[in-house]
Amino acid sequence: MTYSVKPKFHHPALPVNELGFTHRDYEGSVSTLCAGCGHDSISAAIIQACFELDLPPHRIAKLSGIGCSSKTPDYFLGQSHGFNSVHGRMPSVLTGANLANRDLIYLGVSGDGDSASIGFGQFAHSIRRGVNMLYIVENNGVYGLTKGQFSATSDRGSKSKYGAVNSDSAIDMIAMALQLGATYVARGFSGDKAQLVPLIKGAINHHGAAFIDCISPCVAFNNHVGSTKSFDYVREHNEAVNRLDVMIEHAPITADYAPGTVELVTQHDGTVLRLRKIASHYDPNDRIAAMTYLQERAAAGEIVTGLLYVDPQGQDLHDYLNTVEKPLNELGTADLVPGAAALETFNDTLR
Ligand SMILES: Cc1ncc(C[n+]2csc(CCOP(=O)(O)OP(=O)(O)O)c2C)c(N)n1
Ligand code: SF4
Ligand SMILES: [Mg+2]
Repeated sequence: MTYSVKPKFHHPALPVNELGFTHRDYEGSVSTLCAGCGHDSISAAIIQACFELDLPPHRIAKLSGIGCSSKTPDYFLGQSHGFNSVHGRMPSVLTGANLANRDLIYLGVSGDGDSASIGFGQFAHSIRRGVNMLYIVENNGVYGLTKGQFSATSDRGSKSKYGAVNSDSAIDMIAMALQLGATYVARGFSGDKAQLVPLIKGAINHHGAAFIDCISPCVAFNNHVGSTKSFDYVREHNEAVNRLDVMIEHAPITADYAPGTVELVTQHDGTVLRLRKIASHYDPNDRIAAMTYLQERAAAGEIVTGLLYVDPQGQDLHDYLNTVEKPLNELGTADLVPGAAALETFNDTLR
């Protein structure tokens, strides 16, 4: 047995959500990751986001590749659909599942090794196709599972635990996601759950390809002085451009904000993203400006976090392909084999 099941009992006064579920109903088995691993904090944030959104667990499908990060779906949403694929192949499996059943909420969980090396092409094509999903990269700058080799997101000049200096330039997954056309792009930090939970909630409610790059320190192999993915380094260089609150219904703003410091973005499904600006000139609706800003701040050694870009009216792969509303896996023989007359009519359209 490679995992431990959590005991079922819980405090009788645990809060319940609108479905009558407690937090425990969104948990999975006991984590086998190293104590203090950033990935466990991301699992906790996913659990909280799904609990707060009142999501029925059976409506969620979580998919992953290979790595410590890709193991995490075992540790949350134990009552949801799950598929642990092979290294770097999560995006194509998720795309296929999404095409077959558009009614589920898709959560792709990956690592920087899984998505920025072997799965780079798969990552790119799932984003550019606009697959309706939340794609999270739990980014620690190393291959944690295989004992700490530099990954493709490791910064040039970053030092390994054993003193080697990384000479390759880093792939910035946010820059890639922006360039590839993701319609919701955010960066979080596993050490800041207050920021991360709303970013996940907003992404789940987004229609189209939502991408979160979550810096998630590896305490075993990349949390030392000289690493640019350590808890200390990220805390010191974290530059949040905004703070997000997700409102399921359009509630009046009660807090007192200075004019121009709050922006409301209504998404496709009616959820409202309330963005409190920290960097006053940062505009999360401007893809080109976001790309420039991120590169400027990265050159200055800063790690920009927050909701970096959103297109609230984004489209998804099903919109582009003009598929039927009914999930394809629910179509019956009558829909799939419409007969010779229907085939003839269709063929006429191609002549
Ligand atoms: C086809 C294939 N190549 C290589 C490996 C070895 N391998 C397992 S996990 C991994 C990298 C994991 O890194 P990352 O995705 O960053 O996850 P982390 O463990 O850091 O969370 C590698 C190279 C593999 N399992 N399969
Ligand atoms: S090796 Fe690193 S990434 Fe893997 S569980 Fe341990 S701390 Fe987390
Ligand atoms: Mg990694």
